[in-house]
Amino acid sequence: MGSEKMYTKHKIGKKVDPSNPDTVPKFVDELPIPSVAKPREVVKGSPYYEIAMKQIQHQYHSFFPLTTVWGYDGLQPGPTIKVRKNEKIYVRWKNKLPRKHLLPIDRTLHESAGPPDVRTVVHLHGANVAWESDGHPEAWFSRDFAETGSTFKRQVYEYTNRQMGATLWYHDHAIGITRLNVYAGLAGFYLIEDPVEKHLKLPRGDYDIPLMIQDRSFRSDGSLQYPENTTPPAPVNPSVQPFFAGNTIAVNGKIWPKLTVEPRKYRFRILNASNTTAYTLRLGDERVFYQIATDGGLMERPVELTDLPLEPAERSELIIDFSKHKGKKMILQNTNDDGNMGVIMRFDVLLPLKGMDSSEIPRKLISDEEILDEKQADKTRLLKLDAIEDEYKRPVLLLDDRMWHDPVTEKPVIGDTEVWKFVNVTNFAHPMHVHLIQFKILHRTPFDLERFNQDGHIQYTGPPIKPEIHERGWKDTVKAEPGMVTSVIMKFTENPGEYVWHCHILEHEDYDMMRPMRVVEKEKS
Ligand SMILES: [Cu+2]
Repeated sequence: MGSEKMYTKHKIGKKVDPSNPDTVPKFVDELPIPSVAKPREVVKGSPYYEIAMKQIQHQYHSFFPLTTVWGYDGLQPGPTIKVRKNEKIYVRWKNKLPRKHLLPIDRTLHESAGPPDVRTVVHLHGANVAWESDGHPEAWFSRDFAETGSTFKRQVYEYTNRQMGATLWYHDHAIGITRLNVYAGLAGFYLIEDPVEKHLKLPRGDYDIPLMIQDRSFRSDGSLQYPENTTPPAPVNPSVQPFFAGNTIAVNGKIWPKLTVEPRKYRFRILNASNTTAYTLRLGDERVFYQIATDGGLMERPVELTDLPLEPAERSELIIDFSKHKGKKMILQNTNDDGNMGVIMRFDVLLPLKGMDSSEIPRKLISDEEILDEKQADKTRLLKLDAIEDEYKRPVLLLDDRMWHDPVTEKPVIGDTEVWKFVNVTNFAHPMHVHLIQFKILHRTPFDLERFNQDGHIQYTGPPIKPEIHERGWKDTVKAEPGMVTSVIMKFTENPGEYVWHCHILEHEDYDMMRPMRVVEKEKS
């Protein structure tokens, strides 16, 4: 009874209603740092982890009642997996979730009527990985592997980590319900450390902090709120949404937290793990920060920024130097919104300096690398981002006019360099993600959308525009702008098998903006 009062009233006596963000005080909770997963044993010379998905009670805010969520190892976010480049690990992902789903399931979506409601599969986003360990959407498994999907191959996943050091993340990818499983809480960080980073003197240890940003909505009782139907309501209930917009922001599982920092440099690994919402990050008073990495790892050199857009699934690593801001409180803002959603968290520069800050913002991060040249591409694919209406007049988002279950059309050959051109004929941006691979953005070129809708001809209306300065590194997710042809280039080097490419707006991915991709060996002549 006493404790109930504690969370429903905060110190200025205003009643806190989790369903009304105006009543929720900001910067109450200290930012949690996700714990680091520990291997259970060594198997065949490599660390072996077991991580179980569980339903747990989570405290999103000190003044909220507890919220029922799903978490890897029962944590929100899941435990951070830390590995070294080229060092293999094994993970047995276990489903220990209850039989009943936390959130409303639309049974009209593909595969949502037959298999168990609670099915999971873990995708390591950004990883170069054999397909059997990639977390294919139909490789799902129910509790204790009692039932499994059509492409399920193994219980223990193998990650070789043959790629650059990078901030990756793992999350659920089960067919038809990815949006619900991720919103329920199934997401965590996976950090690949590259030994060459040691020479760079980047902020390390306690000064290297991952930030997972997610929008969330709650009911008054503190339970997670996810819409059951569209507005206006579709004739089927529950119904998939064309998008989801939460009304609060969680960072590492706390709503509008604060982080008390020392007056020195910090490295932040920032991930937008929201279903639909994109953010543009800015520090109070437009203070500058330095971006050092994109999705796939370090950039050639740091980029000085005041604003950083982040689409769903994109990662960006920043160095923020608090040394000149001793005693200040700096809000990390989202300039895409001017209300509650315009605030992400706060940095309070109130801790004394523990020791001299010997970290640096290096002038150069990685040496010049192989340049992927558009003229040398073995194959160029023109891929349309489009929408139709279903029998209930709901939008169905499509890739190249095909549904998920249509036969595979993208079959890259190992050894080939491919250019993919995303032709966005819808009126909003889609963050396009290709599994298995890191690519470079070539350019975005505006085209005449009206003409295209008449005769299907792409008439460019301007010159190609170079990627933004914060996008000029290795990427696995790219913002495909409306009315633009967004071109990316990538080289397929290993791992033949069954992968997918899709929009990372999870409401789109589930219906039906996801397609299979089959990577094939070169035919021997
Ligand atoms: Cu989309």
